[in-house]
Amino acid sequence: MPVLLYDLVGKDPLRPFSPHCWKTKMMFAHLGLEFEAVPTRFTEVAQIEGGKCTSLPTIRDVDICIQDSFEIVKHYALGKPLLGGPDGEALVRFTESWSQSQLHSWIGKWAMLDICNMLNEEDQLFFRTKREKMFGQTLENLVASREDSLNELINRLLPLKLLLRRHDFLGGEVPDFADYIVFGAFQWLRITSSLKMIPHDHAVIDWFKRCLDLHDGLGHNVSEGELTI
Ligand SMILES: N[C@@H](CCC(=O)N[C@@H](CS)C(=O)NCC(=O)O)C(=O)O
Repeated sequence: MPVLLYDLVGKDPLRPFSPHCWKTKMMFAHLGLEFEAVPTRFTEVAQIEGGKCTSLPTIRDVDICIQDSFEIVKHYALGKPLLGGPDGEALVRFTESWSQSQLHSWIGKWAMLDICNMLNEEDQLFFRTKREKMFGQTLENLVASREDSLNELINRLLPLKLLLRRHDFLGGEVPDFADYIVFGAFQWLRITSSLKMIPHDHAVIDWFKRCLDLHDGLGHNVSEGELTI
């Protein structure tokens, strides 16, 4: 029986966009583990798995239920090359911290309104209320001058750009979970907004395309969003 992966979607069940769900799907494909994605909307999260679940991804594998992408990858790949080998977990955790503090924080402002517009009416109300309380302003205000933050994104990409001068992937010559963590962030931006704000000759774009092509082009299953500036 395939592993069930509750996968975050908006109005369109064929456009899953969550960064954490994407990194988990890339991990399953990397390990050759069969999985079935279950499209799940924001307001459905609290109802799955008997109401115990607060975030996605969550997986159900026969009698095991795991919430949180890193806990899921540890269950399937602890000690394997995918997690950087026996002692690699801490360094992959660092990549997660870097990605979330430097990339998610930027994308989570840039694409907030784009994400909201992808949701159905009930989810829009849920999402908007929670995010506007968090940011202390309307989503429209939050993104009003988002172009001003473009240089900041390019600055934040420098460590990745420098690494990519020496290696094809964060894992070295082959991808590992560190690649899938950062891929998840860019895939989130690509689907909800697009990657057109990043210069097409930036090293990160070449690396991202290599990741999109992995595992029979799994990442290509969802097309790029529209840039609305
Ligand atoms: N640390 C968690 C973070 C998961 C997370 O934040 N998931 C978001 C979707 S990308 C979620 O489920 N949010 C539910 C909500 O905002 O109500 C992981 O890596 O799995």
